[in-house]
This record gives sequence, structure tokens and C-alpha cells, in this order.
Amino acid sequence: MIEETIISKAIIESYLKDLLNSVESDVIIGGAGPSGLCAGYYLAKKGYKTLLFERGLKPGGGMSGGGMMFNRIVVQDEARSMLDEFDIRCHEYKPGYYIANSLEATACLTDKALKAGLKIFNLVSVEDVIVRENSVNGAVINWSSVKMAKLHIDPLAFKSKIVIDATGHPCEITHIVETKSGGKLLTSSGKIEGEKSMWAEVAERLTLENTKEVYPNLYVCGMAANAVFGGPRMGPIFGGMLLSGKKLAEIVMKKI
Ligand code: 48H
Repeated sequence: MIEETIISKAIIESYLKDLLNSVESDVIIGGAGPSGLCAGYYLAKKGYKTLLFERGLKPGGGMSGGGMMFNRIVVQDEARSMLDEFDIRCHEYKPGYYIANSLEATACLTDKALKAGLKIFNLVSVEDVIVRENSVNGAVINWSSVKMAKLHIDPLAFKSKIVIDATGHPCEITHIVETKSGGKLLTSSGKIEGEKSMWAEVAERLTLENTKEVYPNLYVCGMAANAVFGGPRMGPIFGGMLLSGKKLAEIVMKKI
């Protein structure tokens, strides 16, 4: 016999247990694109209590769609070993250029991150941060559907030692901090420098250089790092995104 109310209770109890246990954590990541998933994987694997809030229904961000909806991604030599670490199959197309299925890559990153202990809350958006004096102290979250329905519903606040902006091109969390701090970011102008047009080689290098703290306790990785510090875009090559998430996890581990 199958009882519907038991199914409901199982889902509600299990989810709420995770949510309640997440009100205080080491690290909160906004955005489940490749860089956010990688950062979360490495942090959770080392035992840091790490949460990830993703606005959309599914993790993967811009990776699932590959290049112009052709569901393939390219990864360069430098990040080849990360494909192996995540069990993402690939083949060498030309020397130094590896091609992988973008759906497999997304699924493998998500699977490994979850199994490493990363708590992913999908359909939830980071809409603000908690501040103390001049540093970030956590994230302010709400159901993504609240904004979509244009409802006026107050959010909830989750504390963490570090917040990571992995929201990709729009670098949403940094935008909020830029506006509300009156332009006091750790960039040369104190403001978001803005993403530049495509130059894949330079962009891949700068993604790593730009992976760093942008405001006390707020860090950027992936495409958000280039948008914030003024690097170019790179198109559907994803080595920089994977390496950026890994690098940021290492930086954050040293800090906390
Ligand atoms: C919660 C949010 C919020 C919010 C957005 O864009 P992404 O895939 O991010 P990255 O940086 O890991 O990867 C970038 C890559 O996909 C890409 O776009 C490349 C390589 N472009 C090159 C080019 O030339 O165009 O994922 C960001 C995720 C998405 O899933 C959003 O839904 C989510 O963040 N998100 N989640 N709260 N406020 N804003």
C-alpha cells in the first residue's frame, strides 16, 4: 500500500532538515555553473560546510548548452586532468583541445559535488548579502519564483564566513555589493570593470588571475571574475571555469 501523506512528509522533513542545518555555514556559493560547482566540490570534499544556491531548476549554468546549443564543450590541456577527476569522458580533437559532451560534463560535476557533501538548493536566488561593518557575512535568499511572480515577499538570511559570487556574466552578487557599498570593491576603480569582447586565450588566463576576493569575505570565480575585473569572454572553452573554481576553493580554504 502506498500512502500519499508519507511521501509528502518524507520530502518536507528531509528538505527542511537540510535547510535548517544550513542557516550557518562556512561558505555560501551563488550560482551552479561549472565554476561554482567546482568550487563547491573541492570545499565540501575537504569537509568545509558549503551551500550552493542556484536560481534555476537545474545545475550547469551556461555549460549545458555547449556552443550555440551544440551540446559539446572544449577543454584545453591545462584542465584535462580535471575531466578525469570528475569522470567526464573526452577525446583529443586536435593537440591540446579536448572535446566532451556538455550534458555529461554537467551531470558529472553535479554528481561529484553532491556526493562530496555540497548542499545544493536549486530554485533559490541570492538577492542580497548580510554585512557586518565593512565585510560580507552571509547571503540573503528567496525563492526564484517570488521575483518571477513580482511578489513582495521578504527573504531569509543565511550566515557564512565566505560568500562566493559564481553567478557568471551578470556577476549579480558583486553588483549588489557594489551598489550598496557605494563602489568600494577591490578593483582598480572600486566598481565593476565590465566584461570585454572575446579573446579566448587571454580570457582563459585572466579568469584565473581574476579569481580572488572582491570585497572583504566576498570572492568571485568563473565568468563573474572576468566581468568584475574587466577580462574578456572566451566562448565555449571551459578549462578556465573548472580551474577557477578549483583555485578559489584553495584560496578560501587558506582564509578560513
Ligand atoms: C542564484 C544565480 C544568481 C543569483 C545567477 O553562467 P554560469 O555557467 O557561470 P560560470 O562562471 O561558472 O560559467 C560561465 C560559463 O557557463 C560561460 O558562460 C562561458 C564560458 N561563457 C563564455 C562566453 O564567451 O560567453 O552559471 C551561473 C549560474 C546560473 O546557473 C544562474 O542561474 C545562476 O548562476 N545565478 N543563482 N542567485 N542571484 N544569478
